[in-house]
Amino acid sequence: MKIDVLTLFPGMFTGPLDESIIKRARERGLLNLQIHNLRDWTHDRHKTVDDRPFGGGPGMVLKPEPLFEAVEALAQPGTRVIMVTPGGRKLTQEIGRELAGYEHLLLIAGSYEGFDERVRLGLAQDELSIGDYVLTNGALPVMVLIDVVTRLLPGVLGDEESAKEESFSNGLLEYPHYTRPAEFRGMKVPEILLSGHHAEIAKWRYERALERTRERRPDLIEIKKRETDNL
Ligand code: 21W
Repeated sequence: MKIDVLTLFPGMFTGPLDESIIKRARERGLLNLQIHNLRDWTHDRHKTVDDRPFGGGPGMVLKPEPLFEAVEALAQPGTRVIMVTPGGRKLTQEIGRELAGYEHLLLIAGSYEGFDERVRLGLAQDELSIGDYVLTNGALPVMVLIDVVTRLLPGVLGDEESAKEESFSNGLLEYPHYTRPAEFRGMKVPEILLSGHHAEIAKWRYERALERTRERRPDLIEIKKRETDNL
């Protein structure tokens, strides 16, 4: 998959995307990631990307011209153009799976200034948020999106990790995990996990997952019920 990113803060992207699983995916050619500075598509001496809002009011607004020029230079037929904004639809694992099916994503990160509405109307095919809290700009949301999508690309996770992913995508939170030592600072590993009774262990884990989900994320159980009803 190819991912192009448009941002005013390209420096924020060095580091997080050069480690661990994403680094390996890039090295193996499974992900071709390129970060572009929006200022490269300005033509004035000051590389102006924003201007004062029509109608007045505080702050500045990102001008449409550099964004249109950049997208027209980077997009090809079949490219999915996505803006990240606080007002977008909320990113979910399901949206991640959908996006992992595209050959080319063009991700546009804004700043606190917000976009001229014509960028939304003329360029964006989708608008995504990563949750209900306020960040200073769209760079972290774009990195979150890249992380979510990359680990879903074929071949990025090892066989073992992919299989694990499937068994955990049962819509519940994870059951509690333990490793050695069997007792640590007075806290004992549940006896059942040391018993070797695999069917009993599977049942215990399912019950703990269900219990934990009921306590912490009852909304996930409602979602699961609705999905089951639709079958
Ligand atoms: C914060 C952008 C506030 C715009 C007048 C002119 C992308 C984000 C972002 C940001 C505003 C996401 C204004 C969860 C987020 C993002 C920066 C509002 C203020 N008024 N998901 N400008 N949270 N955030 N505009 O913050 O770009 S996805």
